[in-house]
Amino acid sequence: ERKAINFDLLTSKTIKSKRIGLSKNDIKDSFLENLFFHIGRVPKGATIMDYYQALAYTVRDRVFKEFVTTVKRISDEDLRVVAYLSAEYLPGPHLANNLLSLGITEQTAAAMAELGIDMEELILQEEEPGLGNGGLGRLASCYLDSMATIGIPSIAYGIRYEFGIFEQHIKNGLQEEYTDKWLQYGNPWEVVRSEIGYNIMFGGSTKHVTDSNGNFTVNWIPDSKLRGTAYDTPILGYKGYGSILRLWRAEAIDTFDFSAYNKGDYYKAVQEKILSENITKVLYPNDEQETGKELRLKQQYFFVSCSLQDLIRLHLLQGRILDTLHEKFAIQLNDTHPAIAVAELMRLLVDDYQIDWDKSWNITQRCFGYTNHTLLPEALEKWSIPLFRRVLPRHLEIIYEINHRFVQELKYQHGCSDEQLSRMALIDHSGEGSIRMAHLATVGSHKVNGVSALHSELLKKHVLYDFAQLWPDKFCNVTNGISPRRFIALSNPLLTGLITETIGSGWLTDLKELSKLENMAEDPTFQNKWMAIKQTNKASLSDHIKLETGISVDPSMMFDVHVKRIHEYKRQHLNVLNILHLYLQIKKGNNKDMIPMAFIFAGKAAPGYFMAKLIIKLITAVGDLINQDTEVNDKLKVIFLPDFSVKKAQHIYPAADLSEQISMAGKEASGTGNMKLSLNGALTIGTLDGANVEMMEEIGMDNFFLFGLNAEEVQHKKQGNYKPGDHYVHNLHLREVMDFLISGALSPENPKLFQPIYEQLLYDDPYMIMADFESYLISRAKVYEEWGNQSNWTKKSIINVARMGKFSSDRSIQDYSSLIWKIDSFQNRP
Ligand code: GL4
Repeated sequence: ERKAINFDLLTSKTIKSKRIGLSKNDIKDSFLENLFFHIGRVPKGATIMDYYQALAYTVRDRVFKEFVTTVKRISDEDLRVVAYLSAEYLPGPHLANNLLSLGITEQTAAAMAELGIDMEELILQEEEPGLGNGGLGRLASCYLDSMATIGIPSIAYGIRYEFGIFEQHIKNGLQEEYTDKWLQYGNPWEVVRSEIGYNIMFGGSTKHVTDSNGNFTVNWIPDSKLRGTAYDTPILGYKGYGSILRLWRAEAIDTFDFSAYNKGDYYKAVQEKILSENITKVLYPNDEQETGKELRLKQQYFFVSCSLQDLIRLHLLQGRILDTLHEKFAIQLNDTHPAIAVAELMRLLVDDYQIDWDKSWNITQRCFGYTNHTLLPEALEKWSIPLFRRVLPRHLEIIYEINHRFVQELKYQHGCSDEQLSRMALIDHSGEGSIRMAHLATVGSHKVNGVSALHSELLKKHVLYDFAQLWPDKFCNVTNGISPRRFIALSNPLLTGLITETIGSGWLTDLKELSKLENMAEDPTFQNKWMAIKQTNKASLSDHIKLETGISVDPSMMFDVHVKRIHEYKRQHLNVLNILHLYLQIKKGNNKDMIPMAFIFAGKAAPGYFMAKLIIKLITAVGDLINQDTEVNDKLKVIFLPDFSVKKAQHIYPAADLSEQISMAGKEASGTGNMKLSLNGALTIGTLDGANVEMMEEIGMDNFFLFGLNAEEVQHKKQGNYKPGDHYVHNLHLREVMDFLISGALSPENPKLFQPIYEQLLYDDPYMIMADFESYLISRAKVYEEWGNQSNWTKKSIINVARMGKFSSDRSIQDYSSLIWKIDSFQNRP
């Protein structure tokens, strides 16, 4: 029996000023204390990294105070909690964000200044955790920020990859991948919870046994076991509540296999440890592309099992019984990466806790919600049955059982045809057979959502058509959103200052308040301030570009920004075709009223994705040609900024004039970069794809440059006999750029270099670049016209920002809470 410590001690006088006080002097004292006693340095010997770490610990203490206060409240009031399961997170650097959330940026900078330290320099020391590929991982982090801000009791689970997304270097215009080193100087933001760990089993076989009382049980006899240990990063909402990011790291259960050691085979003894730790070594660097690798399946199962075992422990700790698990937790599956959770929860309930199947299934379905993030066929996860059997033999049996019961229900309760059955089954029998993870997630959840209005409709119309027919009420939409704290308050302090000075600071937690800016859109004084800020942000990015690439960009050029993963469906090459068109026009002397433009690209390509890597080479080759040519380089610049990350993104978005959102309609589930750029005052040129549709609805046709086929027209064209070559024949401009592509001018050392792009566009064109080219050019002509009137452009820029209220991740989280989780925020509680 332990006596509980009085929680009020946390706010006692000594602790308060020493560890959690927010005044300049408190912060200074804590910083020095951390520097001496935590880092073990005297100021003379301290490096800039030591200073950064001492400050990080200083801030972390204060974040922890909020976190433990929230946890206490959840526990005291026995609140319902969201468990967010995601294989990816991209939190971005923590320090500046936590300072903002605590509201102590100014006094901390002052405290550091008194010590002769430039806080900005410390902020730059931080290596961000690149634990995701792109939009999906960043969305998870925005949601965590919003849950903590609004006060939705939450815990986010994931994988502590030792190596996150690779570092991208550009050499001779080509992408090269280097290992990420985010942990090389340690990670002051996390706390290892060595006592919170779970055993995870793999492989082997199962034994079905009936005991003397006639009770039936299944034993899984694995052939390997390892342990997952929790690493916690506290997350603080903006002037709000605490949450936690709990990441699992794989470790060997026993550090040494002593029998091998005793025989003198030391290396064999260590081998098991190494193999176990491999599971969380590295993030798979593919966005929207399945690999089918055994290690990937193990990663998914590993983190899901750790997380579910943890939820069960937390639930039982509250003195509850498992029958009520779904009352305590809403578990959200971020895409199918954690979908194995459906089978794992069934295994835990049925095998480990001996709850009968029907009751377990009821609990399972009521716990889970599933968010689909892609319609791309190649990204819909499937696991081959032989592989699955090898890794998770017991789960295969459970999935067969779920499938069997589901098929029976379809047949006998719903009278489904054999064709429907084979379309809907969890098992695809073609070839060696495979498990359709999206079907498992859909059947095992009580709600399924897409991430934009269009995407949710297409999901019901195509990928999950039969399921939507069967259970129309199961399907809903939650349009993505972004954190206004990170993507404007932190990244664009000047614009944030102007907005707050004009309409007050309420907009940071209620983004709809931005609409108050509409009144100012035509005010010349306000417009001038707005333009001046954009100019400053552009000059700053221009300095950064010079530093990173050696290329000078005049900040008075229009900054045309295309930053996101490199993928054919996102059509960076459509943008390039236009750049070549402009180049050829200048070369012909048709450049009298041409607007000087800087085209800025950034984004990583999956290391094994040939076409995406070739597109990077194409961008850099076009850049090499243009940036050095004095006949064109005062009118055009083409920049590829290497190693796109959250940190880089924060620098780029505030400097953009034009945002390229030009995916083929029907392919981009939502997009979130579109929202980040618009919130920073860029105008969008885009297709009717993903959340662009809703953005245009909000912003208005007049303030948005629309072009291209819509999703229905794309579908229709694909079903007809689309001939991309016809566009080549009929459009002179297109013909010129296509011919130029293979003329050798872009790659004298290898004239055939871009032939694969040329041929694909001309003969196949799966992403309808040829079909949309003309419309793109027409829309761009409007861009140039509008840019010609700077006051008018600025007005539109202000209107764009004023109408972005809907796209706050706070709104998305409110939608999840009311439609799916049925959880009240702290704010709405008495
Ligand atoms: C993605 C979508 O491609 C992207 O449109 C969406 O915004 C994001 C978050 O919902 O999810 N799906 C996958 S897979 N990666 C993504 O970025």
